[in-house]
Amino acid sequence: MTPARVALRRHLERARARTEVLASVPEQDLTAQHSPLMSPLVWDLAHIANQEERWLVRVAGRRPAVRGDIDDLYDAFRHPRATRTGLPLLDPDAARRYARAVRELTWDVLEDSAFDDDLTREGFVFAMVAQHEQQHGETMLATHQLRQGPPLLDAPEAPRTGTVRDTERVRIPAGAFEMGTSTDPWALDNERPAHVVEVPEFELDAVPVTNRRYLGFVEDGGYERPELWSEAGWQHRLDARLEAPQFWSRDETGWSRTAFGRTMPLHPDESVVHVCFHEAEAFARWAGGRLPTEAEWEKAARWDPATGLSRRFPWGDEDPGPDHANLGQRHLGPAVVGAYPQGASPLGVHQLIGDVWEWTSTPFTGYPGFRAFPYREYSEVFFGDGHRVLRGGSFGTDEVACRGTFRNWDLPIRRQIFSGLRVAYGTGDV
Ligand code: AVJ
Ligand code: FE
Repeated sequence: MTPARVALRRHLERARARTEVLASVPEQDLTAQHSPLMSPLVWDLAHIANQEERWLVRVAGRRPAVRGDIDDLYDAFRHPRATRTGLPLLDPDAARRYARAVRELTWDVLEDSAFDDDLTREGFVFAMVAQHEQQHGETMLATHQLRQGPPLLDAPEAPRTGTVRDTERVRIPAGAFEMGTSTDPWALDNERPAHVVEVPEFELDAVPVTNRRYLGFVEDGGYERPELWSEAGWQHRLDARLEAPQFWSRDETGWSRTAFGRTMPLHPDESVVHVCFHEAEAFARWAGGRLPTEAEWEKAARWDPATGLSRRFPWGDEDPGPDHANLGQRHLGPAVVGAYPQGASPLGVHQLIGDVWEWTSTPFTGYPGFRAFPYREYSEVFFGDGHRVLRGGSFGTDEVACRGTFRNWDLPIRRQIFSGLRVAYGTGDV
């Protein structure tokens, strides 16, 4: 096998190993509706296999369907998440058998593919399917976070020593940089094409906002001061009765947070996680700043002042290692800030990759020259529909689905995702 095929095989295997960990739960935990926001885990399992069957077995491999009869059940656009337990889904054993049968065919297709058309060039569609499985891995992890009951997942604690104070800021000089990519072979459609963007000078927090800073906002009445919130944000704050990040609680001894069935005292130096866009925006205003635009975030993450070029990652072009970033579900939460000095950008911004997704102020749309590929439902149908862009990946994001150009998006009220923020300062005027 060629090196590209070996790498693709490893990514697909790592995705499957993780899916199996996330699905290694009692049968009733696989089929239950843990939250109206999430699918039952067994739906994700068969949906992962169905997406792989569609793109690798049928389209790239031009092979007959494994299951031509269940596409509708696993079409995310046909059935809202809250209704999926009511569908005649494959049971857990059948879903696992289906996934294994598809994967066997995938290996044949990977061997045979000439990598010679738009879809398979440099292994794109195989990487797309690995990214898809890992994105559902992160979604399944969020389902675990919403599940009630004793812990089912385990991992070593994230690093506990940091080198950066949470009030430090970095100045990003004014000037143009190249945003997005036309050359990264596994970049998805919404990351393309590369284009030059002019960014005025601004300052950015050197690290994500910590629990310590966020608690300052809570205790300063941040949730009682409408002037800090947008109109839509304040309305949501009232309707949803927001008072603190999701999964925080307080008693006589102070604040705690619950993660994956374990309650622990709030660690002041960890990145805050489980805030929605509206909370992030209000915090930023309270802190004397604003959310960064998506272009500002990407310039801080990728622009190298020495060369004027944009890197794949803040630390350079090489793939993430364990010293660069808190990725890949190696830990079940964010590290303390400043724990990954080797992952810093040339200008000294830390932890842009990993730990928590970071809200930006930018609505999700296509870049100039955007072309939907290979299907409109990945990105295009979400453009301009009130979704905001998040950047950088979380502790639950796999490296195959994370890079300096990667774009995530969600509705401004969502916070079951592993979302935090950092604050930008300066007018942002061009
Ligand atoms: C890019 C995370 C918003 O989960 O809705 C999974 C990824 N797309 N299956 C999502 C995705 C199709 C997507 N996000
Ligand atoms: Fe999907």
